[in-house]
Amino acid sequence: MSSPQAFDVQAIRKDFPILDQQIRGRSLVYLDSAASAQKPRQVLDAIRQFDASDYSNVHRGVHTLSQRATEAYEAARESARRFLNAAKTTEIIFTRGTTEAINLVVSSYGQRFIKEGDEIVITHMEHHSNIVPWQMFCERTGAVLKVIPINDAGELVMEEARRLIGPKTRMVALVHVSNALGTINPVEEIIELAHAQDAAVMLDGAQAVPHLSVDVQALGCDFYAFSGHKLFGPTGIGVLYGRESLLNAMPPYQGGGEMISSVTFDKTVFNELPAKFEAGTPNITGAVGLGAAIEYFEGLDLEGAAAHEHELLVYASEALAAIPAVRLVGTASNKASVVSFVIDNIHPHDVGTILDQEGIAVRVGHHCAQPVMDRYQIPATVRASLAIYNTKDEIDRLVAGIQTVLDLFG
Ligand code: 7TS
Repeated sequence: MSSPQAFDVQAIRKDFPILDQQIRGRSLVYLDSAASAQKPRQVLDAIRQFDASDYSNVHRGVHTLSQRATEAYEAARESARRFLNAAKTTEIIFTRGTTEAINLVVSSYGQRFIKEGDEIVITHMEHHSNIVPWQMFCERTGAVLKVIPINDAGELVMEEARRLIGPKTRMVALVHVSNALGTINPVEEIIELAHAQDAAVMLDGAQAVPHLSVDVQALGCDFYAFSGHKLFGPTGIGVLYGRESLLNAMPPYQGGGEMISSVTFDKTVFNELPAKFEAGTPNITGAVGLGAAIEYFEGLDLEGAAAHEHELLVYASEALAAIPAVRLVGTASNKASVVSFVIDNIHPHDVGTILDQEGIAVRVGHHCAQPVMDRYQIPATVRASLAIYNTKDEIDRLVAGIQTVLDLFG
């Protein structure tokens, strides 16, 4: 790995070819990286190079391409291990993304360790992918779902967390950084509360990994999930980190090829980790692309990147808060790069459509977090999400775009 370059946003922007284009006659302002971040040339090249030269199925062949593909796939696993500072590559399971990683834990950890009457604690700011699988599980088994509330700023009410995490709690599953509010949760404290009750902790890191440095051993969490496409990598690939002792004790999530060591009609013996949880042909090219994205990320000046993003967040929050008709949704004291807001008497979908006319990409809607919208009694928000490649000029364009919206709606 080359040593990190001092952070230079204009140099970073040159790595992302998609940013250099006109949308409706204006230069593109991409403020939707929390949905999917864009891919740098280094990732695009790695994908193309792998598919053009080394692609084949993995783990099964004696021929050279199969060996090269297997090496590339397993090298990506090692990159993911290093990225999360997991102790072993056997603790890194490739999945389709965060959603599948969570479903794997719900289904497999749930089957082995959670029964009727046991409690699962989540929070009011979860993405639907960390609500619905648990609800389905509770319906099937009679386990009980408890929800830690949030305050007006969009922070967890910690007295309630202390009350809700108790002797019946078997699992605490929560988002590390909220996609709708930007809140960075005090996960260390939650992990301590859960472990004091012998409950496991799963962190949804989908929005955390592009902004915070994550060390699963230092955190002490039992499971950690993230998606490649929010980390400048491809869609259809993600990672579940799991503590080895738990993964070994859990039943397979899906059956099929690769996850077995022997099969007869009388008995199947399952494979070792991580293959036990990777039934079928995996997203080989996706894993290679994710590995390249991780290497790209590790090559950045991460302190400089974090400082840049923080500066943008403060700049955008202050500029938007200064517009009288705008109300920010999510004002936690500890936040990552998401600015959600509503404008008096103008539906977020209208705001998003008019901003698109100005070449500005934001997300509007409930952001797969309807309980958060209910908490603030709003149907939707406009969300500008920031990444390493955004600039203050782009925030100025957003503010000017909002002024256009206000003028149009008189
Ligand atoms: N958890 C969080 C916190 C998320 O933000 C998302 C996706 C997911 C889980 C699901 O990830 P997936 O890769 O499996 O789909 N969030 C968003 C978003 O905020 N806008 O579009 C997708």
